[in-house]
Amino acid sequence: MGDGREKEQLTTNSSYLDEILEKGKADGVSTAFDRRETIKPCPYGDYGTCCKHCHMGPCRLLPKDEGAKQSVCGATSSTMAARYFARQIAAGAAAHSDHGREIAKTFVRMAKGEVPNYGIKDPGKLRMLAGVYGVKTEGRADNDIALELGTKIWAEFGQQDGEVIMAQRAPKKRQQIWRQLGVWPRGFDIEVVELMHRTGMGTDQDYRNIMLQASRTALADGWFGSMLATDLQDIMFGTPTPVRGKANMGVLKADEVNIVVHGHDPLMPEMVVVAASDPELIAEAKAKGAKGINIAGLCCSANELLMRHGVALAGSFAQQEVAILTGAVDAIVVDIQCAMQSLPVVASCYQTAVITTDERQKIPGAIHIEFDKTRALETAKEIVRLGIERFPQRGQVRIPDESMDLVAGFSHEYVNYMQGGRFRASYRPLNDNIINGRILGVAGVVGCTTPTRKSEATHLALVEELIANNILVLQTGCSAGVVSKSGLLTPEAAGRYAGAGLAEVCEAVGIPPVLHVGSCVDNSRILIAATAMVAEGGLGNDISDLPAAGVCPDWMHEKALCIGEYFVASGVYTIFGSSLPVTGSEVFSKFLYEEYEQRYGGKWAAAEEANQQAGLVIDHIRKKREALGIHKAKERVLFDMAMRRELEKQEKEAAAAGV
Ligand code: NFS
Repeated sequence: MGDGREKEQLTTNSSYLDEILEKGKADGVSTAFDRRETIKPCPYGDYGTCCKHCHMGPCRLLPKDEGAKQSVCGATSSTMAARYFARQIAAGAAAHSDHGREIAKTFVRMAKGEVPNYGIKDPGKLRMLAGVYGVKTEGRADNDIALELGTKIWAEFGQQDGEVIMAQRAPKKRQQIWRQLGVWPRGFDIEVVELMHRTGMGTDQDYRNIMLQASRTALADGWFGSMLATDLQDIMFGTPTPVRGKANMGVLKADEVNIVVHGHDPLMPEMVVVAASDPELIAEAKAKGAKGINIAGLCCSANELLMRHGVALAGSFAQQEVAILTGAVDAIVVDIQCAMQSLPVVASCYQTAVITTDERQKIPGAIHIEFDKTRALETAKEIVRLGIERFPQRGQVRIPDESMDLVAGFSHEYVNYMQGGRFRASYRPLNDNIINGRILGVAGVVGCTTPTRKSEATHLALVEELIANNILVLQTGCSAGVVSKSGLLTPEAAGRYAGAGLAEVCEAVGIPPVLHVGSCVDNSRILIAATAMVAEGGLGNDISDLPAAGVCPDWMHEKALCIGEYFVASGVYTIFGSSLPVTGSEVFSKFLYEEYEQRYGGKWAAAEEANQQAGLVIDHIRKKREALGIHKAKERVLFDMAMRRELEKQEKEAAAAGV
């Protein structure tokens, strides 16, 4: 590994972190970076063999206890680990799909005309999805179609029996596997409820059986809740196409009111963007001494706005407090998920207003402005006004210099379009370039950042290694946020950092070697892209046949485990950074890391270091290429950067020698 990269030049450009954290300390503020030093994690978090599901315990088993000891009720280590793992999947699915539920609800209300600030921006996608759900489109108005489609989707949340329709988009062979195993989701809510029931004391005690329901729950998220969130958001706010943007803390502006949106569901942030360009509000900001209103994002809200509008990405999960420490954030407005409870405490040392907007997520010390969708723009203006009012109260400001250009917006629809234009849109060129070996394979790299020095470095080092080895990388979530700060999300990066084959393809199409495909619910875009590659032909009949893998280099949220499980149950070999919380049971670990492959064609893996993760991806992709019989072509066409450099060196030496 390691061909053709200029390692020393690639960084996430976060060297300001120590200085800003020092500033925070001087201001009397502690952050997650400090708290992480003082909190000693309980080892059972990793073991997964601590059970608190009844009041006879908590029962705790060490790894060495497996086979020798059981809990009070007789549960074995493998049962305990499976229950714990499954419940985290249930919680992760609930989070993403409750986001999807709000989107579906608003979509129906939009169709009924009850939320006037929302409308249909992509009627083409509306008609595509209507086709999936068997909703007639001919001669019908958009709103009429949307109402029938939204109502059908809405009903599937509570559906008790049958099969959710959305999952019919998976490859036929995958559908058969799900039917045979009985893991095709019936609805959404029932799967979470049943999983919670089955993992309680005295119910399901067979780890293999528990995990079938865990898969069904995760699939209900990946192929329903998250997928509908992505699709309905695209219909309402536009399907992303490439857009230029900027990332890193330097996107905050010293002379403008900075409003930072943070969370997941784009219903509120979309309106904040509209409100920020309102001439009346801009005039109010100017009256307070600011030059304008700057919107920036954190976490998945950032990804949503970046993908559709090119709004700047200030940082990922681990940077939320750091943003406030700059002293330049006038309001930080959150909706749901991934907001630290410390935000109002940190903000109390600065002028920053912390605003919660969703009844499901209140934070003590924050200002709550309920986001009323019937008067969405008006509520968004109220939020922006609060930021404007705080601007004159700023103290010392320290905005790091760093910001990086990037190109985002690679929806499945655009990837399809870019490979052949409107009339010949297809995945054929991608498949061909994989078959001829220019591209070795594809990797989805997703996941969170955590408040450690290593977190960002791991995401970046992995992606760097993959593209150097001619693996096209698709990114979502905070992982995309981190890597975007390095410059790898620019078309120019292809020539500098990608292997020769991948660089050639990227240069021909004009794309970066790392494609930003969106937020974490947009992992569904990766599922659809994988399905499109299967449908295009030449790379097998199922997702599990593709020379492709998934990696979550670092993670912290239960949502990540749910994503991992639906990737695996969709046939993807999926590697998680650090460890999975199953180390207390070798039996259960072996089940996920080995036996799962017979069940799904995909399986779990865990590896701490970026080079280990990359090695696993490359080995897996090579194995799949061999199975497809396309491994020989690679040797013929691959002409990587190291070889290219060697050639250049030889040419220079020859020239110098006057040859
Ligand atoms: Ni995903 Fe997005 Fe980020 Fe992790 Fe949190 S914001 S939903 S959970 S931390 S990637």
